[in-house]
Amino acid sequence: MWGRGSCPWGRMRRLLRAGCSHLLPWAAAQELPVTAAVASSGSSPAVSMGLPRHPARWGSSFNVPPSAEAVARPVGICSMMKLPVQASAAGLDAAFVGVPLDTGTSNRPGARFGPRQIRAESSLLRRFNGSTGAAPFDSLHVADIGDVNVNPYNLPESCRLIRGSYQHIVGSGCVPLTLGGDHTITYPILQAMAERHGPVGLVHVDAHTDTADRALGERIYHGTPFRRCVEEGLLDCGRVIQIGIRGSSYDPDPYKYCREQGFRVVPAEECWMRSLAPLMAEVRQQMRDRPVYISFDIDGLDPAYAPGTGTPEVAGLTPAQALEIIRGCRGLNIVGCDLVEVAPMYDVSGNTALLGANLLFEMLCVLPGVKTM
Ligand SMILES: [Mn+2]
Repeated sequence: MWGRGSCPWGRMRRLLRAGCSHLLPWAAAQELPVTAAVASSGSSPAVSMGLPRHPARWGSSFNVPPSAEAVARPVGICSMMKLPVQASAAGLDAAFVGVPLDTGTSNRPGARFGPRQIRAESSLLRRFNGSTGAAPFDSLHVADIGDVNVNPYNLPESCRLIRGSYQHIVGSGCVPLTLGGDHTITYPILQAMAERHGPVGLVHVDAHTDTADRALGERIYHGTPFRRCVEEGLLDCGRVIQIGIRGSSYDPDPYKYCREQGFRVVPAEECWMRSLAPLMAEVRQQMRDRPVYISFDIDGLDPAYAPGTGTPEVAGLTPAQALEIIRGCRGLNIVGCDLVEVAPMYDVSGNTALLGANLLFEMLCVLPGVKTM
């Protein structure tokens, strides 16, 4: 550690340029080494000594993920992008929220651990999107508002709990970015969305249409959310697109139901070895300026890239195509997003959750009101 008189001013100047100016006078006043000051007064979930002493603003009037130049990546409580954790969505423009539920899965369980692993991998994410120029943390008030306290022993009750939580979130004018959880959760989320916005358009990336009617007599599981949404009038069916659909089927005409509702189904075969930018230009026309929800099932991606999921199907989308889809949603009236079905234990590399974290960041970057540099 540094004694007085050997304080590393070059590093302090770098911190100043990194937007940490409010920390340094405090550090000087406390006669503490910069490292200790940062560790004990930085971004609230990044503190190592308990309660935050300063808001996580880093020279901004917004919440900002701490720079790894100032706070080591493994330091801090594990929130999404190490953002501050808030108890509610009050005052936020957008919020990350976890829904750790997987009792709706039909094959491999484990998506209940998705939110935690996505948060863990998200510590690598940084403040700006250098590819698109998006500066979400200079545009919106964002925080992590924790998880919905779901009941894994009771799926219908969990849906009621999720709906209630999202009624509060959207009721405060906040756009939720959800860390799933299996795809069942999108059904109660869309109930809350439609209460606020009316029937919404849907950009749905998935290997499966998730429009089954029932299994073993049950109407609620991760294969049925969008049929339930249609039945309840939650979707503006002429503005629904499903991308990446594939896999074997029990039905010789597996997309019949979707087509009958007016959905546009884009099978994975139509995406292979192509840019999806032209498709997204059509999607922007289709969605117009009306409310749109993005529901991204990680199994839309090829299991070579995202093996950590419960119902993998071969020959799926690439990560670059996933970015084209999400970046192609820029300009739409996006009212909410989710990233579901990350089941981390089937991927020892962590890549599936890392992809999930990046896709959620990309979704944040295309929300209405996000400025570009
Ligand atoms: Mn799905």
